[in-house]
Amino acid sequence: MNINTNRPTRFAHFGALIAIGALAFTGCTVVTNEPGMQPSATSAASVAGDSVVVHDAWIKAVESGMTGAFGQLENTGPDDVTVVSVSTEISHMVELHETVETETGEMKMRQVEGGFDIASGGTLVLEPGASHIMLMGIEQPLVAGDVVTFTVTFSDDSTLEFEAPVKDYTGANESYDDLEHEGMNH
Ligand SMILES: [Cu+2]
Repeated sequence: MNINTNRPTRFAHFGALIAIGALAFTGCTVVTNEPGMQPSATSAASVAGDSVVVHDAWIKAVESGMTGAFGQLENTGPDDVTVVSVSTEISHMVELHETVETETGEMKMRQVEGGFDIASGGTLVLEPGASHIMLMGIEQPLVAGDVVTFTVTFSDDSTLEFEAPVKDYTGANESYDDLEHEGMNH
């Protein structure tokens, strides 16, 4: 389900093995690493795109206009990470939204400042009525059964791709389409 596009550690490791092999052919006396010693590249800082696992992703079916994408992003890595943007082919206007209650009790959604932080070991829950990935300017109908590919970009510039099936959503206590964008009221 989750296609991870970040493989820097594996490539770095491969490179180190080639380098050691090349030195062995020169005939010089080379002090090699002891067996079991790790090439230094593997001890580099964790990569956010390699640390995060997406669970139960889905996107709400819509004819056109706005919709939301949801799911859980689990940070399995040792470091805190920040989601700074999400992109997808089906929308050129994708925003990271949170939902807040105003003084009058009205629920409004707005762009989250600085992106979504996910602590090490923590899970970011994206669901209707709460934080979500907001897609605007949808031109083709999204029908249940379609699958949409998303790319998440983190603050360390690493990325993570995931797929989300389209689902019909008719939550009884959720008037998602009625939520106003705070930015539009100012
Ligand atoms: Cu929104």
